Amino acid sequence: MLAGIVGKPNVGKSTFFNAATLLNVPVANYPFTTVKPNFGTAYIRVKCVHEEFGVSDNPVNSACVNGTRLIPVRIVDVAGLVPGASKGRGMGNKFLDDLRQADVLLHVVDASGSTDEEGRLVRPGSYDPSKDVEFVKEEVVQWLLSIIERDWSKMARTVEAGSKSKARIEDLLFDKLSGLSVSRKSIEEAISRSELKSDKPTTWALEDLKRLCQSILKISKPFLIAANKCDQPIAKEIVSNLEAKFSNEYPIVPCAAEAELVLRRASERGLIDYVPGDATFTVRPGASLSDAQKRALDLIAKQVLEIWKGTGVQRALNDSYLKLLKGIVVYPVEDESKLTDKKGNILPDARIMRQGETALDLAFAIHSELGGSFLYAIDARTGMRLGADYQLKNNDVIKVVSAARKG
Ligand SMILES: Nc1nc2c(ncn2[C@@H]2O[C@H](COP(=O)(O)OP(=O)(O)OP(=O)(O)O)[C@@H](O)[C@H]2O)c(=O)[nH]1
Ligand SMILES: [Mg+2]
Repeated sequence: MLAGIVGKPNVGKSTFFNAATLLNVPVANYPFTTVKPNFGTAYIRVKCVHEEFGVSDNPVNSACVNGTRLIPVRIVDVAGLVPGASKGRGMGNKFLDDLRQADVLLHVVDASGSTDEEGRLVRPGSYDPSKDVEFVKEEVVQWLLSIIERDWSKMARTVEAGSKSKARIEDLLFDKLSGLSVSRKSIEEAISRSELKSDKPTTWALEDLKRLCQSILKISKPFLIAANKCDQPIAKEIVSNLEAKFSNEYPIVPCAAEAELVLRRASERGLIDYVPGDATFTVRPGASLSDAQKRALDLIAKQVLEIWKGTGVQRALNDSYLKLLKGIVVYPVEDESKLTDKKGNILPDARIMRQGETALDLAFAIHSELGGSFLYAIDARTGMRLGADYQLKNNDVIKVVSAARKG
């Protein structure tokens, strides 16, 4: 699974990415600072199961801080997009192609209203970011439409040509969208939601195709709005406006990406105790803070944490993976009684899987070889054997037994 960060230039996409991954990539207050996509690892925050099992753990693929598990997920930061991008304006379609693999889109908007539609700085509050919510979605729809429209009439005619080819429009669309992280099932669902006759695609008008694209996106690449720069006082009013207009359609999470970055850096340097997603931080005893550092931390406490109960960056990530993508957490182990891997690490790994995925999917996610030689799985809580089609549950601790590894 991959989360893509989208938005017009200069709204704080790279700052959000840096905060989420704590990597350093160029950030500046002018448009199009980012040109090439940056891929990185962000983390999902959940309550770890080690307390429930009464053990202390040795995480390997993840981290555990005082009972909070931080589980790695992939995230990509791309170039900013401007109105008309799908027709080649600004950086054009390039950024959209960088989002092909994304399963969820984190749309960062400037909730301080201080950047115009092209990302140029303007007086705070003078630009309404609702316009960005609309145009960014429209650009992504147009991009998908431009892919589907290519050879559309030929494709539609093939379906209706008769019995020999037996081509289904669902299959042809699936082939066309291969590499875009869109499943066959979501295409079928989108066609049915759009109330289109799948045996008569030649009758679908351009408007129908557009509705179909909207449905495919809603199912396969849902949006979350990260209302950034909410450390600015004006953001309160703008966030309320965004909520009034769009909360039925999208989750909206107020964010202060820059504040999150400061907190993570201070925590990395051992100056404060702060776990991403916390609503507070504490200065470590004996930490020597400069006056400027003290002022910056005070400001974050007053203008961000007290008002918004967190910087929102972690919440945006969690909501994307756990709510929009219906992610669940599964802990694979090699020894189900000791909860260890081969080396004896307790509860070493935690993975985000999707609701509806099975024990076999988990085996494949760990390693294709493990999937290929899957025999059965074991639930560490009950000791029960689980078949290939067992549906994973949140917080399952599971051993996969395969022909390759048996004995
Ligand atoms: N006040 C405030 N400013 C922020 C915040 N996040 C980012 N900024 C500022 O916004 C400007 C743009 O940040 P970037 O992260 O480079 O924005 P971007 O969306 O990646 O921009 P492009 O790569 O040009 O599309 C910089 O001056 C940041 O310091 C925030 O949470 N609050
Ligand atoms: Mg950038």
